[in-house]
Amino acid sequence: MTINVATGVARILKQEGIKWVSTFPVCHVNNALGQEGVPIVMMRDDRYAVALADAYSRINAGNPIGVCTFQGGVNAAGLQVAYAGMAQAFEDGSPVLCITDGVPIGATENSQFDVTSSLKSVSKWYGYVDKPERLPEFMRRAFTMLRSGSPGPVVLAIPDPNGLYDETADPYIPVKGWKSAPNPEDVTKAIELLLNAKDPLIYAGEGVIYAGASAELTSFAELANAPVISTLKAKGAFPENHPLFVGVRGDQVDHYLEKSDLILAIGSSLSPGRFSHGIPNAVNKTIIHCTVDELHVNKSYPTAAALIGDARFSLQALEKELSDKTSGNGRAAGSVAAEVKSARDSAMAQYRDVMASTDKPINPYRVYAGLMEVLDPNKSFVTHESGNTRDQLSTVYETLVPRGFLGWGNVSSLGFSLAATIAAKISFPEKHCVAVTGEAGLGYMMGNLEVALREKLGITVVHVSNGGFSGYGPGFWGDGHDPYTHKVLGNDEIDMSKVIGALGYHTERVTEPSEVGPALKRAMAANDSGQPAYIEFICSQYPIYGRWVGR
Ligand SMILES: Cc1ncc(C[n+]2csc(CCOP(=O)(O)OP(=O)(O)O)c2C)c(N)n1
Ligand SMILES: [Mg+2]
Repeated sequence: MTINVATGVARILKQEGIKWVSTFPVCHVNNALGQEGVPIVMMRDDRYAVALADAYSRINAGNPIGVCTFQGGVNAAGLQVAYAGMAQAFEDGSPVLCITDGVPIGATENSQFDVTSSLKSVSKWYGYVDKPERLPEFMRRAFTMLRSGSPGPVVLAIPDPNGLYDETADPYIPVKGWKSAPNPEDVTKAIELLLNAKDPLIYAGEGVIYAGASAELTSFAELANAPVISTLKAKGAFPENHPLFVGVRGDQVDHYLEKSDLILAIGSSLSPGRFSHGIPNAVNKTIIHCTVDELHVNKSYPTAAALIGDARFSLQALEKELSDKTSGNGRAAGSVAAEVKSARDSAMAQYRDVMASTDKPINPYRVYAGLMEVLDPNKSFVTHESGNTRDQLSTVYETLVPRGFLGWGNVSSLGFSLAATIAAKISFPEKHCVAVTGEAGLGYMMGNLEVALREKLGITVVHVSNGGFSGYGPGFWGDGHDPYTHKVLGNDEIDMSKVIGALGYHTERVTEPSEVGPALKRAMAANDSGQPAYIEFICSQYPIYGRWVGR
């Protein structure tokens, strides 16, 4: 049967299990999506159209894939704004499918902005559908890239949505995606090194979550009897109440990174200098790097052994080899767990104190303690913003299941948390989903707050309202810059709970520490009836949190 390209895109997306597409107007495939019964989630700007689909892919580890559309072609206004979202997805390795209008044949060179080179610079693969009948080929390749190898965004540019082709000539078959296991010789070598090490440390990255390998990570860590740290993006990959869990950041993490003589990294790119740890004294340590992407091996640090492959297959192979070499006993238990506990207890003491603080303005850690009290860690989703909320929550928020907390941002672009929380609520309607933000993140969110209201998504935005961009307060840049670098109208001048309340959110402004928990409970009750909530906690600026080592 002869159909047009836009209809073909919609039908193939349905075959690939795509249930909805996020958008900001207008991309020329959108009408066909409607006609073919693929619902659209309308965002309020193009960056958020990308961010929602990006977050959906992250939260579901690419199963299903998030898909978005935005305006492109010669009038690429949408694309120019969406670019920020794509750059973020590319930076963080998120397998999101972006569909945009391609520059039509005959119209190239009509714009200053170079659509092709811009899209290539922020994608794992860019496909330009230059002939209608090639659509199935391009869609097959797109889903192959999205479901295999190192995750990253894929873009399809459609220059001629009305072009016709015969749907039956090259019938579309959904793409499975392929994974590979590491070379057995490399596994043997890695276990040899591990058995010779005195103080090995497991460094878990987000690849563990994409591979669905949390159970394998736990059983391997137990057999290896090795402490585990998680990256920001992998927070929750390893259960944080486990006796071998050290942390994401904090003095105890510094201690283990310093002390270890062997680091076994799994599912991480090991790229220091962003929101991650470097490896101190790396030349004096043995580094085993298990990654799906050879691009990262021997990148920042000399790699003693590399396992190239899927994190789950790698962990299974490592566990089997370790078990074989130790007659099933693993590494001797010694006092590893007791040492982890004492390192954690002493590093966390200062935070446990402020989590119970009765100070006014409220200490932000009191708000995080309230979240941990009110939310069921198995039935909730929490994410941070750029700024103190990232640094503080990743230091103290206890996460028990993958994506019970979404850590994001190799570079963290403000405003992503609202998109992430909406994506989480769409993914898990039964969970309580919370974004924790400062005033900067909130500024980015404002237009998109309407989306949760319209879609009746009961999410909560928790605002740690501290009157400014506190990370950039006095002293950050040296003398002489205050107030110009960080002050905005404070909570004594604008009552955001009134502003957002007028939109239709359940809102509260909380000044009493004792009201933190009760206010959060009322927000969750509103969420349960489908009403989004915004709670403004009047907080102090308290820029204290675990550092990143060796940056
Ligand atoms: C898109 C973008 N631009 C700039 C930055 C740099 N940046 C990081 S945090 C921050 C301000 C955070 O202030 P606020 O939201 O009030 O949080 P606080 O640290 O006060 O809790 C800025 C400007 C960024 N992360 N993302
Ligand atoms: Mg602030």
